[in-house]
Amino acid sequence: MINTFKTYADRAQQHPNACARDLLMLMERKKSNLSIAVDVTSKAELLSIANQAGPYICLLKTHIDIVDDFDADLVDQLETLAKQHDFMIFEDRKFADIGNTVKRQYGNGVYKIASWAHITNAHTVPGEGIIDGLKEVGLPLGRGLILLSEMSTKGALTKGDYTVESVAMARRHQDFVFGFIAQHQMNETPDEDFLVLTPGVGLDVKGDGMGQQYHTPHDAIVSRGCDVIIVGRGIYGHPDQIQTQAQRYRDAGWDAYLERCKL
Ligand code: 5BU
Repeated sequence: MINTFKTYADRAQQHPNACARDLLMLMERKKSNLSIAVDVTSKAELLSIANQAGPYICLLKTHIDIVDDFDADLVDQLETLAKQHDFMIFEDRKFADIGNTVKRQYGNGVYKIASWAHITNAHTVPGEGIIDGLKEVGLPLGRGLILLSEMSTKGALTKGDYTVESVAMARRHQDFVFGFIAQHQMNETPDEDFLVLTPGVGLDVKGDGMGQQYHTPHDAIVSRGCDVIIVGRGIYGHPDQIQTQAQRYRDAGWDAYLERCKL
């Protein structure tokens, strides 16, 4: 696997994408490659979990459209927590429309995602125009995009040529696209350094009965060469143990990274 033996700090020094540099430096500074997926439906719960897990994570992943009582103050408070605990915010919006539509979905509407999410993601099914549209809004704000080249679920159609073409699209937009949601590392040459953020990570279960498939942090980081582990129910599914579980996954992810770099 290419580039996986390098440290996050070394990769930050050389990375062509500003958002990736910020994330890699943050990961090194905080000694965390853990992203928490906070898929809860109340503002108070989201903020409480973000506050408790904050010290252990590099990235907070949101599905902002599932929050029943969303308001602009939620975003203000998330931004304050991000500064206080030193994490970035990733809205897992999975844009999937034509360029002209996604740029409005990204910049406008109720959520105004581009104004607060450092990172968002997109399906590549519409072709490259989706990147052009999102880039028009996100790049001037210093935002970064990741593409869905491989989903974590059983029977996902994101495989074979679809994955290969998704990587080719990313290669043509490296000012804005810095990585993938995937289950494996995607680099093909030593010059390439796409980050792989990987969901479907769990220490205690193998699936959820609805298609999700879990790997351990060690498997994701060491065997598959992924860079950031995304953990949802493994952490927020234990509401009385958010800190303990966040620390457990943070340690598992970081130990795996140290093993991979032979540090
Ligand atoms: P879980 O509770 O750890 O299974 O949550 C996983 C999160 O990652 C959840 O927010 C999903 O929407 C998200 N996800 C995923 O599970 N698989 C994918 O391929 C992508 C996102 Br893309």
